[in-house]
Amino acid sequence: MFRMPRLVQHNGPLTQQLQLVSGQPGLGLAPAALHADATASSVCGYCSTGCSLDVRLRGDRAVGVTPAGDYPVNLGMACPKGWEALRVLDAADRATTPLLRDDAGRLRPVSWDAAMRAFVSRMQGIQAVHGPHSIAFLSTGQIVSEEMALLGALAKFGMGMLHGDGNTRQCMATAVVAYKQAFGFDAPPYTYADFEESDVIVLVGSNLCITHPILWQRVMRNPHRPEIIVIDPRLTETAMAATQHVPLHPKSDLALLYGVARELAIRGWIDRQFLDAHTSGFDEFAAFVEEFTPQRVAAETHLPVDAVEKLAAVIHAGQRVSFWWTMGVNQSHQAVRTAQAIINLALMTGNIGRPGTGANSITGQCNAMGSRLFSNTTNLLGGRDFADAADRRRVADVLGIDEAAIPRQPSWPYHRIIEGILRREIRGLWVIATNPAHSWINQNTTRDVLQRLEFLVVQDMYASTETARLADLVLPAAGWGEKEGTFINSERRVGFTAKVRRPPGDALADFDVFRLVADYWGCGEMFRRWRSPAAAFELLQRLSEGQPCDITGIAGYEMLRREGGVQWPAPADRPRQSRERRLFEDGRFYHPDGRARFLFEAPKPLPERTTAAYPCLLLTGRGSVAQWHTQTRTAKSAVLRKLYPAELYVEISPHDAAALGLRTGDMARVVSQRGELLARVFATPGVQPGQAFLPMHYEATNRLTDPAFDPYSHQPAYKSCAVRIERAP
Ligand SMILES: Nc1nc2c(c(=O)[nH]1)N[C@H]1C(S)=C(S)[C@@H](COP(=O)(O)OP(=O)(O)OC[C@H]3O[C@@H](n4cnc5c(=O)[nH]c(N)nc54)[C@H](O)[C@@H]3O)O[C@H]1N2
Ligand SMILES: Nc1nc2c(c(=O)[nH]1)N[C@H]1C(S)=C(S)[C@@H](COP(=O)(O)OP(=O)(O)OC[C@H]3O[C@@H](n4cnc5c(=O)[nH]c(N)nc54)[C@H](O)[C@@H]3O)O[C@H]1N2
Ligand code: SF4
Ligand SMILES: [Mo]
Repeated sequence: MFRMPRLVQHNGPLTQQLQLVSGQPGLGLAPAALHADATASSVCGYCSTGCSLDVRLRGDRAVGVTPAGDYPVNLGMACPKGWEALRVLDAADRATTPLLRDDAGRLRPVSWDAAMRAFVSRMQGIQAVHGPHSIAFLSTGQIVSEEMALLGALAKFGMGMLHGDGNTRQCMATAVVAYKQAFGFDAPPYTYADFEESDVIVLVGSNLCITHPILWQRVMRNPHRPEIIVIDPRLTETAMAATQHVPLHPKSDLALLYGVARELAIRGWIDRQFLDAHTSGFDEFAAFVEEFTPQRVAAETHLPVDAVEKLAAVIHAGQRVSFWWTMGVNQSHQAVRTAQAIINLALMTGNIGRPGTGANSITGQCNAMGSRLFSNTTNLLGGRDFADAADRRRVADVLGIDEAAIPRQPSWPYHRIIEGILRREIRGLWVIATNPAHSWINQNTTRDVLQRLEFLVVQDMYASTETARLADLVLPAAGWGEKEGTFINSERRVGFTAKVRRPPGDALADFDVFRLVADYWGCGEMFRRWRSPAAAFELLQRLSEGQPCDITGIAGYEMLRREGGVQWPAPADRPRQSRERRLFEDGRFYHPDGRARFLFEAPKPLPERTTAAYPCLLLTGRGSVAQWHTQTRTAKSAVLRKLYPAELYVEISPHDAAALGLRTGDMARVVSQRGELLARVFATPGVQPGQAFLPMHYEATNRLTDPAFDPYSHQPAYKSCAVRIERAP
């Protein structure tokens, strides 16, 4: 199967050959950089808000960052991570050359040629013995859409893989399934202006102030003195800033939301006209929620009996009510139905398709939305369906490939891939821009599982990540600012991210790594249309044609730069009316009958309940505005490091602290059935008695978490497990 790749037949150093791959002259900087003291606008590479940053260039050096003043998303603002975006790129642990594990078990620098030969011979060797599906990939919501799509196409159409999933499974899978089932397509309906236009804003399981601080700034610009309701077991930064905090018992959201629906239905606080014209299943839903009396809801949520009535009254009083949710919903054992319980409230009150309304999932990573449409994992490229012959034909046609190369089924989800490694069904794994040895649920088995692989390839900016340290081969990747392409933000805005500096050493843009792999694999010809990120963007546009996410109307990167990004849908045949757009203004949803569906199910008990031995419910999540996930990037900024505690800390209530004889600053042992860790105690009334909170940014946190999953989205339920806390010896 292996044949001599086209590239290495060229003369001259590899970097010169790679210019041919990327199609960019001289692997150089954007044209703007050629002029002294120019500025390049670039969408930030951390969160899904999608702020645009102006990068100041002196000669060919990027010297500073300021938030773009005229970009419709951030309006001149950025959070500390954005301000420090350049500073993390020069860290000493950047991967600057491929590293291959030698016979003595040490990672040694090798050339790209040696790295690619090892990659191909090991992966093809595994496939030759165990079949094409014995290798898989895990990718990310943090590379540009052009790269995601090339990876997905290469792995599945070129390399014969069937299984490949992304860290978006940990993050957005729930919203994807909830929307698809309810609306007929994965379509968050809002535009950020809705934050400013609502008179009631309901945030469920979202700590917007630290996780999407610029979106919180949009809330602060709202001139309607909005009622801001935060539904979260913890008194978070966001809950403190809200007008009402609803501190429900963890994972009792479903009962609460059904109780509110019942109250609205009983009082007739519904939009009958909208329900009749645009939805189906409301009457069944109304009958189903009848049993969620205020008494039952109070028992399950540990809230006062009048909580339901108060919430319903505020929602009814609002003219423009928007509902927003994030990981407090998506990461639970009944996540999809909880998200749909939120969607149901918006539908029954007619709060959708108008300014300031919506059932709005806020995304996490800078390009989680891109991965939902273009990663070729759960969906076929362009939000299409692997099982649909017409979709397969369309994709084959756009890419100029044989339709038979396209699998007819989607990938296994992430946890099934991990299980597949354990069962020896998967023996080779390619990990791109994610750090599962820190972020995946239940680390004790995860690391063990990763070590069982015959060949683990990690493609990352840093050679020091927990996962890279386990790798057999590390491929050094360029990061944000070192390559170009597009991200899609939370409000469906396609934005451009620019190349403003050279990657260090021999690190390459993921796009170029994928092209190189294709050539060495022997399938380079199949990807001839993917000449450059810009050419790939044109393919993505054609793949989106006729889909709800149609972006054929975008006139290239230049238009994205000029217009401050463009939200989908942006079809070529319909001229754009305005800079902001929301979905469902005509009340038509994407199901064939045009109607949105009510979906519901009885609440189930927690997968892991507290016991006498493990009496405390552990929640996990984001700890501060300055920390990003597994900290590979943000820990490299001296400024950001000043903004959060260096050591892992556990938040518990002052009541529990006193009962355990612990004070803030003491060392505690936190133990679950799966593992234990040491953490500094932080006693805070923000956490309820019987509960604890650990930030996810420290390596140890996921030693404790319980591998339970939503049955429809297969998203991990990171936000509850039973633990015991005790004084550390
Ligand atoms: N600074 C910073 N910002 C980030 C990130 C980061 O790492 N750092 N990551 C980005 C990404 S990828 C994501 S996905 C988002 C996540 O953004 P968020 O979802 O806002 O962040 P989390 O802290 O994970 O979870 C939100 C809240 O859910 C609450 N919660 C836990 N259990 C329940 C429950 O049963 N019911 C309810 N109603 N709430 C519950 C937690 O107490 C927590 O306050 O943030 C993005 N932004
Ligand atoms: N306990 C607990 N665990 C959680 C969560 C939780 O709330 N609680 N949240 C979950 C959620 S929502 C998420 S999104 C995940 C995030 O989990 P991960 O994806 O594992 O976390 P990151 O640290 O963002 O990892 C991204 C990796 O990509 C690398 N990288 C960045 N840019 C590039 C690039 O351009 N190219 C390449 N090749 N590499 C790049 C970074 O150096 C880093 O190693 O964590 C999940 N884990
Ligand atoms: S809010 Fe998000 S997109 Fe904006 S600067 Fe901060 S991390 Fe970047
Ligand atoms: Mo996420």
